Amino acid sequence: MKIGIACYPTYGGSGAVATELGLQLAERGHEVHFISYAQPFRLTTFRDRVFFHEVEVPHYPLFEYPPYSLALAVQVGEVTRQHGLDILHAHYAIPHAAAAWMAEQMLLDEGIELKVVTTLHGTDITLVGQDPSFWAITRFSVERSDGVTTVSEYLRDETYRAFRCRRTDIRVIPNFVDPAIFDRSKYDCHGATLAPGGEKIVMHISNFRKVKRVGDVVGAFAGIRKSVSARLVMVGDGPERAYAHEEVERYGLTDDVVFLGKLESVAELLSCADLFLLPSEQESFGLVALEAMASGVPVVGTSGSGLAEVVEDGVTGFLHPVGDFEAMAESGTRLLTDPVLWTGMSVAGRERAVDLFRADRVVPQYEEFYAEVLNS
Ligand code: GMT
Repeated sequence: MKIGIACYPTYGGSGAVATELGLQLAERGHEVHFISYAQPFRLTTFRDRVFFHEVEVPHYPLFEYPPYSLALAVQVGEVTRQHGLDILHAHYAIPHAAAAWMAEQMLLDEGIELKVVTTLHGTDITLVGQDPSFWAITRFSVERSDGVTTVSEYLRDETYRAFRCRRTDIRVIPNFVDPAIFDRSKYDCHGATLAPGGEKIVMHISNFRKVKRVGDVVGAFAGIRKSVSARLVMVGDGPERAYAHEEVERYGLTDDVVFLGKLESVAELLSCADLFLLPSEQESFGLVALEAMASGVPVVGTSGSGLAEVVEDGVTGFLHPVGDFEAMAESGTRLLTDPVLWTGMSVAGRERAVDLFRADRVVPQYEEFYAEVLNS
C-alpha cells in the first residue's frame, strides 16, 4: 500500500507512535509518506520506502494565525497526486483529521479517491477537542473519517461519550513497543552518573504538561526518599517544569533530583531505572509506561483511565486514584525495598509488553484495518 501519515513531528506520544508505525509499515513493504511541518523527531536516518514532505506555511502580514491546516490539506492533495496514495492516516484529530477531510474533498472533485483513517490519541479527545472552539470540528472530522481508531478502550468510550459520535464504528488498536529497542540488557547503564552513590533510580518522563501532575511525581518521590536511598531523574520539558523545580525545593530535595530536559535516548535511560512514576490526571494509554514495562521497570501510576489497560495493577506495577501520591509513595517504597516483589513485577512487565504490545503483533492490526477501509 501507499500510505500517507499526517502527524505532529515533535516530542509527544502521537508523533512518536505515528513515526514508529510508519517505519514499521515501510519495513513490511509499504511505501510511507510522512507529511508534517518538520521532520518527525524519530525519523533520523534514511530508510527505504520512507519519504518526508514538509508543509510550508507562507508568512503574510495579514496572517496573525498562519492557516497550517489549509497548507497541510494542499500538501496531502499534492502528495496523493504525485505518489498515488491509497490511504491518509491522520494522527491526532486536530487539525489532521479536518485537513485530511478537506484534501479528500478536493481530490474527489478531480476524480481521485483517497481514504482517510484517523487515530485519536488522547488530549485531542479528552482536553483540546472538548474546548468549545474545537468540539464541533473534532466531531465532524471524526465522523467523516473513513475509519477511526483509538489507542485504548477508555479513549473509545470517551469519544462516544464526549462527542456523541453515532455514525462512527471505532476500532481499538493499542500502542506498541519494539522489544528489541526497549530492552534493559542491551545498554550500558548510566546508573553510576545518575546515582553515583548507588541510590535507586526513580524516573519520570513526560512533556511536563498539567495533565502529567509533576507535583505528584515529586510528592511521591519525597515519600519514597524518607526511607529509601534514591534519586529522582526527570526527563522531558514543558510548561510545568518550573513548578516541578519549586516543589523539589519545597521538599528540600534539590540534591536528590536531576532534571535532564528533552532527550531522545529514552530506551537507554529506562534501562537504568528501578521505578517509573506516571501520576497523570488521565492517560488515554501511557506509551512511556509501556516502554518502561518493556524495559523491565515497574510502574506506579493512576487508575481510572487508559493506563489501567497497559499496567496490570498488582502485577506489573501499582495504580492509585489521581492525586493520592502518598499511596504511590508507599507502593514505590515497597517495590524498592522488596527485591522479590521488584523482580516479579519487572519480569511480568516485560512479558506483558512483549506478549500483548509488541510491534509485530499490533502493526498488522493497522494493515488489516486499512484493507477493510479500502474495501468498504
Ligand atoms: O500528552 C501527551 O503525552 C502527548 C499526547 C500526544 O498525543 O502527543 O499523548 C497522548 O497520546 C499518546 C500516544 O498515543 C498516549 O500514550 C498518551 O497517553 C496520550 N496522552 C494523554 O492521554 C494525556
